[in-house]
Amino acid sequence: IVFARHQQIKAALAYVEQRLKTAIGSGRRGADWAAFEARLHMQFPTLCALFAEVYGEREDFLDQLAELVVMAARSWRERGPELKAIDAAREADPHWFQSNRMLGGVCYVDRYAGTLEGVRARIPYFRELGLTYLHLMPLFRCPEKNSDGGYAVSSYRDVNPALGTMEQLKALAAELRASGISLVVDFIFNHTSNEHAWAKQALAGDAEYEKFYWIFPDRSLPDAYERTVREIFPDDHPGSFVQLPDGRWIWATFYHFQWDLNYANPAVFRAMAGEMLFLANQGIDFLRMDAVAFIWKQLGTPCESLPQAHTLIKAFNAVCRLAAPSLLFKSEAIVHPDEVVEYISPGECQISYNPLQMALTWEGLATRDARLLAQALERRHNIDGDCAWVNYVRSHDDIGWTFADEDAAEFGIDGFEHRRFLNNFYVNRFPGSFARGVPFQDNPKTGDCRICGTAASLAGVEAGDIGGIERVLLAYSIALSTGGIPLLYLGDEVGQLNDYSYADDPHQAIDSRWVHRPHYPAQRYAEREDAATDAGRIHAGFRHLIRLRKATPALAGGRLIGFATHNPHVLGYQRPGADHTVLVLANFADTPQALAAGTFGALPASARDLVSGVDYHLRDGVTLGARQFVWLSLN
Ligand code: OTU
Repeated sequence: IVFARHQQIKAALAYVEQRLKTAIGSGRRGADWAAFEARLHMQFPTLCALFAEVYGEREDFLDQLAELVVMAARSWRERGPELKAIDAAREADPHWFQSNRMLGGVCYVDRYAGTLEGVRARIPYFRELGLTYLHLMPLFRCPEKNSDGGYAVSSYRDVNPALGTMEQLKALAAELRASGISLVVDFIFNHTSNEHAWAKQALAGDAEYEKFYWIFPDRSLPDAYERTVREIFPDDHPGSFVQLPDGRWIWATFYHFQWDLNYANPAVFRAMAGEMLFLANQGIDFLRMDAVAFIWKQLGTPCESLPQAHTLIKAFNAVCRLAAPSLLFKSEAIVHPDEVVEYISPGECQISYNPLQMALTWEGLATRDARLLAQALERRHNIDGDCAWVNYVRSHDDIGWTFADEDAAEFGIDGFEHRRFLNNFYVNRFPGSFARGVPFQDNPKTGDCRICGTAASLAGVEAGDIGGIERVLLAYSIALSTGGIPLLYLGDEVGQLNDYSYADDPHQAIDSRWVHRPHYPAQRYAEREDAATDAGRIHAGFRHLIRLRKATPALAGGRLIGFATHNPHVLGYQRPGADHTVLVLANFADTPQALAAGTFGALPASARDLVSGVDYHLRDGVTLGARQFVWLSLN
């Protein structure tokens, strides 16, 4: 069988090469055509096998594959020499993003800087902060009013005219690169907006484009699918389908104006691969793969994280290795932790949001109990050494409590009840809560709910709680030290608060995520050097921690070893480096906590805390102040 498969792949390659020859004549191949041919020979078996897994039963399979490769070849021909130089450099240093110097930031172009030009003007600040990675929230053409913050894309090849042009984006990518900053944008490939040209043609009855989406003449199949599919945005519409003006039903997992693409159709895969390579050639370094879990549907299943979803992402990855080798993927799967890791591998997504660490950091702050987080770090943190977590505290989205019920049960915690407590706590419906958040997609049918709010508002700064600032820093200290790429939601570093004005805007009022998407907090940035202000204190804390991270090689890479503190309020973990280990201890309680001398039995007699500069005599045990954390350097 192996032999037969090998022969088949060889024959397929010969067929594809023949098609390449007719499509791109020898006169039009460009200087580094040989490099493409070499890549094709390397990558073809992988690409062919993946493509066959999804589309292999089709009669036109080889033609579809050939079309895909021809498109990749054209894209390679158009790829600029500076980008090809980066391709080569990163292939020679595949762990470049594992450096302890890595620091990510994310912001909305319009809200944070007005336009792409405005983003350019903020590069000096990004450098001051130490960013090496900048995620600009969706900036493509989208419907004017209904755009889900840009996640409803009307054209992947046009920048939203209010923000700038594609030429400006390309220039910005180059300028950021010159400042040592990689550019990250979203690849919103599960759905398009209803104003995308494909959608308009589908609506107009064009048979070719109708097949780009999931359109049904009546409710029979939608009803059948909905028996096993969960509701994502129930505040917008129940279920996963919306009715078109002509009476038909279309799949819309998220908002009614975001129509799911039908990847059972290989033309959809090819079209989106084309958009992906177009973006790659603008100088994008990472694509944030939006809503990865939803891209494959099958009747009778939850239609989330199905095997074909992984195959498709791997196939997109293989296309990159062929025609844009330095482009990497970041997975956005905010799902059960067992499913989150399934997207992470060099052949699928090289980096991934770490939603579990994020959610459990907030869980620990609410309960003042760090055991669930400690368990998650010990059990679920270590991933493939060629991949990295993106560790964040807040994002533009809601917080969902995506911990594993099985893990919680080990501490006698009931998952459903615990989520209910956390939701109540963070929307200030629990006595004594320091948090000022708001609910998101409260679903009375299922009891599901998520919460929104900025880091500072959730941590107690808005409420004037005495521990608020320290909680913001505690949460970020974890993101900065567990291993992976720390990601700063820009504005958090000056303690930006909730903005409730969204409730007055008819297009935002239904979506409480806008509460934590404020405009550039100019006042707080102006105060950032003033230690008498909240902004100044928070910013000084961030600057200090960022500097420390960048100076501490043990914080590079991702490997983490647990550390039992024998005190439920105190989180512990070790980051092993080549010549020293950093032992992190973090007190989630609002009271001082002591760790007995025996806890440190096998360690050196003394260790310096990198955060405070204080030497600790471990033989005496360690006492941490309320919400204090230490990064102990063990030699
Ligand atoms: C993503 O989030 C984006 O981050 C959101 O801003 C978009 O609205 C959405 O996709 C549609 O493009 O449900 O509440 O992992 O958690 O993909 C946010 C599943 C979301 C979801 C995630 C989605």
